[in-house]
Amino acid sequence: MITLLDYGAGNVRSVRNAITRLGHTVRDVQGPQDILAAEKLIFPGVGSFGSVMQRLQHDGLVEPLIERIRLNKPFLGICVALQAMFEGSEESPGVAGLGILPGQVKRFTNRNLSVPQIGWNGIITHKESPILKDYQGQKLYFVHSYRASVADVGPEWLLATTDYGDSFVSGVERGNVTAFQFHPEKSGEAGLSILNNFLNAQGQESIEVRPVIQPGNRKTNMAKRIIACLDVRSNDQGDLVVTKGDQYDVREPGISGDSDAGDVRNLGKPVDLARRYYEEGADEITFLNITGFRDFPMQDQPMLEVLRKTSENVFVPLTIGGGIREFTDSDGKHYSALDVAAEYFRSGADKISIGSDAVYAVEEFLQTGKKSGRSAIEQISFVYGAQAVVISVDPRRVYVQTPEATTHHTIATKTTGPKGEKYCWYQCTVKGGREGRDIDAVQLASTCELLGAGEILLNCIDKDGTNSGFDHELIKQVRGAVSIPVIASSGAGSAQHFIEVFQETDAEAALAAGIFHRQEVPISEVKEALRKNNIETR
Ligand code: 1PR
Repeated sequence: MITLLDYGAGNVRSVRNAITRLGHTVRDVQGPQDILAAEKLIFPGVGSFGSVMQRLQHDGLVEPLIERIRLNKPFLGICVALQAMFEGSEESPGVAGLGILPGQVKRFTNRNLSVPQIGWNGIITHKESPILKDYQGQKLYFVHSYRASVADVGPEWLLATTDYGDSFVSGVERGNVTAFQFHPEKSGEAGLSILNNFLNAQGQESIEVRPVIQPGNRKTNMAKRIIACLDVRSNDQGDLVVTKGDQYDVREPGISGDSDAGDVRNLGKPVDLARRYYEEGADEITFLNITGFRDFPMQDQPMLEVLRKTSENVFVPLTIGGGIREFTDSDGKHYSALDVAAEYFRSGADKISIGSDAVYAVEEFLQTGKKSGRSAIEQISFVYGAQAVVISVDPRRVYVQTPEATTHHTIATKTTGPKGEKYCWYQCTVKGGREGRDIDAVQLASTCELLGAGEILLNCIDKDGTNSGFDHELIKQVRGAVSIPVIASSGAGSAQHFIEVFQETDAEAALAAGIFHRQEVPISEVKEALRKNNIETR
């Protein structure tokens, strides 16, 4: 029996699913007495440092947690739970942590790195540990903007470090108490094996001193992520299918050749395909619900069930997009964007992705020059953290003869326009590309970062479904305008295209749909090609 400290702040379903998958039963902490009584306690920290500590204070859990750790009772902290063991954090000045370890947790400062660190990195172990006994250098999933300093943690506690700019603490352990900055429940089979070791570890009565491992000059490297994207909608028969468009048109050509007249392309079932991509080595799975499902009560939204089922078998991060906005369901009940996001997080999503609503929020910001605090981006980022908010950008090229012909951010392009134009800008669209707005991709991405977004999913309508490679000009332009990670999307047609996008641009991840659905290029082939070109992969 494993006891889980879940205070309803985010995606704890995956931890639950991982424990169940490993053959154990989960019970929840009901009150302070459970903290000390639990045989094994897992604390998956979710949210900001301040919100975690406030919640622990409110529920009277601070003292029992400190006592549990002092008594050397089996404990596993994940992510913010590791940070909460320190005295405080720059993220929430003035809020006291558990104070088991000295020092303040600080934000990543290296200007050349995107923050949050989102993705797969290694760890270097500093002492022997029963929890890491099977660890063989695999990459593990990190997602955070703040990190603990190695200088604050003595050999008694230091278990693992990771490099991102400088070296930070990615694991602490003393006796039966362990905490990791990475998410074992999101780190594929390597993470499950670490979790399994905690679940099965025989606790030691006394705190033994473990042999120290000299790490030497080794450094860890962040991998470039490969993301499989599933556009989901219901077809004309009412079945939920994975579909795929050409430049966002998802219907087969009709008999008359009218592209709107045919059936919705059906490339498989969402839960089955997601599982296949997980098994084939996808670093992340993204679901985009490309129709609104407005006829359903919120609780019956089909994508919630897709997430619940997927998270039972898929132990890498899941993103869900489409319809993240205020919503009145078919029962007439109103939900804020935050309520909608909360449902998705509870159902197993790690990140939500916002499309049209982000464009409207940026338009409002550019008009007023002020943050309203009301936008979906701001609200969700405030409660769940920037790393949980992805902005899905759906831009289309607009060609101009000279940069002066528009007030938008232009680039000199190698792909000239229909009238020989040598410049273009990228116009953002809403409603799945059906409506263009007077806003460009740089404005959108940089303003969303300001409003609290943690990542940009950069599609390109001109490239979508063409198999002609990613739009490097767009990616370079947007990557240069933000300091959050950018996912390159649209146009992948071969493994070579992934090599090129990582060699030519600084994108942190690349996403593809069509080539994976049609089984033209397996994910393993993409990874192999990247490795041969010295591009770090998981
Ligand atoms: O506006 O917040 O409700 O979000 C709607 C979401 O649905 C947006 O993320 C938008 O990109 C997506 N969407 C809407 N309509 C379509 C469509 O295709 N008709 N899908 C659509 C866009 C997503 C791309 C695609 C890549 C890779 N497709 O991410 O997966 O282009 O494709 P490829 O590798 O085959 O080239 P809201």
